Amino acid sequence: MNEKDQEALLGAFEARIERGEKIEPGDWMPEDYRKTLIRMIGQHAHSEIVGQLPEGKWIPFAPGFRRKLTLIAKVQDEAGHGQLLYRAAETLGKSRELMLEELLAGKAKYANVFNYPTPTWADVGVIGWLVDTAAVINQTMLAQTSYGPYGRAMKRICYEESFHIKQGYDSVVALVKGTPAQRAMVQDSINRWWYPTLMMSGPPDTLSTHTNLSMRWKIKTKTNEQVRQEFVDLIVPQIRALGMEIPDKVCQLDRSTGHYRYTQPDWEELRRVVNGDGPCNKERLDVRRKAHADGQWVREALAAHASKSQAA
Ligand code: FAQ
Repeated sequence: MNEKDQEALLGAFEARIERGEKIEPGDWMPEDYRKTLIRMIGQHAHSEIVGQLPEGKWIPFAPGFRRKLTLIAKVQDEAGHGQLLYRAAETLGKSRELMLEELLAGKAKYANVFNYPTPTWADVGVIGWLVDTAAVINQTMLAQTSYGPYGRAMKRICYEESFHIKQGYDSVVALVKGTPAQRAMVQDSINRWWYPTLMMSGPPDTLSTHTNLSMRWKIKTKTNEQVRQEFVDLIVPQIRALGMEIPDKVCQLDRSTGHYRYTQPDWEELRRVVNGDGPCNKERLDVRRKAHADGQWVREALAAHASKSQAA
């Protein structure tokens, strides 16, 4: 195809985006649009899959039958989200097998938060409350994305993630109403999760490499900083309403802007953690590799069944 035809296709594509139309798998799209979406959706899928582990480790120790059932359901939901997202990425031409291979080889990124430890039961509630709130704010924005399959997957996922916030909040409220030791456990957990959760929305706009292009093609409709500010504005009053503190003295409402001020996280820490050097990266990937190896016989059985059905 010559340069003029390429330009005409790009112009028509951008006009569709401008009109708010959704791009579907068979449609023409610029290579960078395809690559950006494969990268983002793939990383998102990995995040859901690895994201099962920090909370999943608490399933055997959940206090009581009701909490255990709810936690099992939440962790299973995250597995389902991962499957839905791998499927959405596959519509862009990259196979699930290749994405998983990259994850297990330590070559793929996934959300920074899942590389931190969960030493107490309060962490399960705080992840559901804080981390899922940050995820839902971002994903509600992504439900408006210009790529049809991703946006539709987001709608379903946000619905379930909103329920996860409720389970996390309910668990935190039970602890906050409990003994001084239980309240202290919640405060300690908030202190540890505050900055990693702020980092979830991505680096500030000055350090973000992909935001400009993603905004131009409405892959993202808000910048990382806009998303983070929405999270801070929503969560700070909730934390304080429970009598808990934000581990940041700067975090006060700025009446002139109507937004809460906050101290920026350590962006060098984000860089290290997402590139493999966080407190639990090795442990998380080891668990995933073992799960993948343990599931080999299932994949083989399915492949044998598929080839038998084809032959019949
Ligand atoms: N963690 O130029 P930008 C969940 C990477 S799901 C890891 O700003 P972009 C459910 C970024 O990929 C949570 N990596 O990039 C759940 C890029 O790397 P690359 C996951 C990060 O794409 C809850 C580089 O840094 N959600 O929580 C992070 O425009 C509870 C430069 O960054 C999604 O994945 C980070 N925090 O914006 C499950 C949503 N931040 O590829 C269990 C979809 C940045 O150049 C329990 N993704 N990076 O090597 C997004 O919205 C975006 O990709 C951002 C980053 C906002 C993460």
